[in-house]
Amino acid sequence: MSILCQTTARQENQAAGLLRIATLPGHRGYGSVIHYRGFLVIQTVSTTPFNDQKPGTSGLRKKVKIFQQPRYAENFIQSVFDSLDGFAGQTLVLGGDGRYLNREVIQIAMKMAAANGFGRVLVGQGGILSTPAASNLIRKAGAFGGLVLSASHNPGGPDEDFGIKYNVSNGGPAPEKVTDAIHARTLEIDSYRIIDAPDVDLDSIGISQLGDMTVEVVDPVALYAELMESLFDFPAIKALIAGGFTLSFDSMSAVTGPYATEIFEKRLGAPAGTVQNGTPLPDFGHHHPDPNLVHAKQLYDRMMASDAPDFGAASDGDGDRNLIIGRHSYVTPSDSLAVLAANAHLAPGYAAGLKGIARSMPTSGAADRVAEKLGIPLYETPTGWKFFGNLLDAGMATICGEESAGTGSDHVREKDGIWAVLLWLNILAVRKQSVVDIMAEHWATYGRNYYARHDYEAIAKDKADALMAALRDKLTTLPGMVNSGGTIKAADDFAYTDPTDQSVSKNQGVRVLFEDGSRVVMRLSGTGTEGATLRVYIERYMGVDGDLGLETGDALAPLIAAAQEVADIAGYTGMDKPSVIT
Ligand code: VG1
Ligand code: CO
Repeated sequence: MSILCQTTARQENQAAGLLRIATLPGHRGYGSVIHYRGFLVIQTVSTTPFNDQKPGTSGLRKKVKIFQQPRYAENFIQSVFDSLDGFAGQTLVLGGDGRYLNREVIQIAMKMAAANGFGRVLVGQGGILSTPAASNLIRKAGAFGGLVLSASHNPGGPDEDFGIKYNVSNGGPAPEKVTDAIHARTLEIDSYRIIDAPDVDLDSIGISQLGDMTVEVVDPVALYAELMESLFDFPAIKALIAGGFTLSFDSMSAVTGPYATEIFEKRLGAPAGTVQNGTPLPDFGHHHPDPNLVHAKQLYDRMMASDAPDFGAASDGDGDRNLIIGRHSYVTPSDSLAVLAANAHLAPGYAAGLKGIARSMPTSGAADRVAEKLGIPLYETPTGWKFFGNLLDAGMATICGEESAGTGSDHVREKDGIWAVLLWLNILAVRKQSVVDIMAEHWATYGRNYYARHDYEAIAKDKADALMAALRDKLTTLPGMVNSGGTIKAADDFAYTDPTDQSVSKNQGVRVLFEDGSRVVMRLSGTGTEGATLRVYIERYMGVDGDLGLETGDALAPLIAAAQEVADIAGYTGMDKPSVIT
């Protein structure tokens, strides 16, 4: 149906038997849009492609100003719909992290979903759904898929970032073959469909009608909190807290505020004030909602103070990441994954044990040692949660994680910040030890993977590309070379073959592997919106007989020097040190 003006719209709709304008009560005449439930005009609007709509590691992320261009969001959403088959009459889940532009794009997406033939939209109240809650809702509702509006850990506000990600029916991010199809479509699109209708009231829970499509505004928290309660021993955690165990959770003025308040304060009885920065703000209070030691400094300082709580945690913009800090003890995300995997059986939802563990390639090998000890497989995937979906669906892995503070399990198909915190709390409630002691025991059992990520942000894109190209060019010459890191054993550009469908993903990051098991990995970020970000991942393994109490910076110093020698980072970037170390 191609409808470019009201009259044509009316005629075409009449022809299709969809609309009987003349017979509608209260009809306001030709040329005006008809706003009757079930009788809304579907417009087909001409458009031209934008050439910058390639989804990155996790959906399309751009500056708000770019998304505010006329037809920009519409083009991308229509390209998503055009790349899918068989959704007529089906359910679409919609929600976002509440950042600037969230509400506007939700209204557009609902009207486009109605015009494209979805039967029902489930949208979080206020347009809010954390990424893991959206994943859960897609699964529980048997939805066809969902649009998650977020730029995750990127800042929000009129001059900051926005994003749109499509998730498939298993609740997880669309796999590469779908994102590739979406991208191809964005380059050819010539029209999008939307109905002309008043905005839906997003703030009241309830059901309304948008054309032939039903809109259900749902409580964004309830179903998710129920899922958490089904996985973890809430009475044990409640007893731990009642016994004087103290915790602090920083929502960073982002989406997890309502979730954390309901779960930690209401259901688990932690005192009011346990959740800090608990009101989601469109600009995250001008903060960068990335739960790392730089941006969650407030929490870090609290956890290092003499009167620190026993346990501290934070989450990111859309609620899928977690930062874990014990009293005076920061836990690297890679170590956290290993500890959670080693102890998961202590929580009721995982009492039967794990089927396997999956980690992204740059994540440290700490989890590998746990998998080995448990006698279960370990999968190494490219960066980004979309690669875990197939393994989880196939029952090959139960727990997954990334060095970037993402951990999750087969309970949904996204990483899940609050889930990770609850699993930690469940473990602490059972083991009755401090985080420091748990870490010390873990390293004494498995050895320690000293680990850090160095980010060089906002580099000119051509410089970053040149650095990676030069590195790739010399891969074959590196083995056998000796530098500050020792002797290089192997070097390659990581490629992954999905064991479930044999799909291949190439160029996923350069690995330089040393003879003693240490490694340096380099890749360019796929989530940034300004220039390029080089990520350098540095890892050194120390066996149980080695020194397990070194400062991370000291332990990694030779490898940091080696990274510079191999890639001439300072030469290409003009930066003599990284902008962020995590
Ligand atoms: C980063 C992280 C990656 C994570 C991705 C999305 O990607 O490194 O591990 O999956 O962000 O996380 P990149 O391409 O910038 O390195 V989130 O919480 O921003 O959805
Ligand atoms: Co996130």
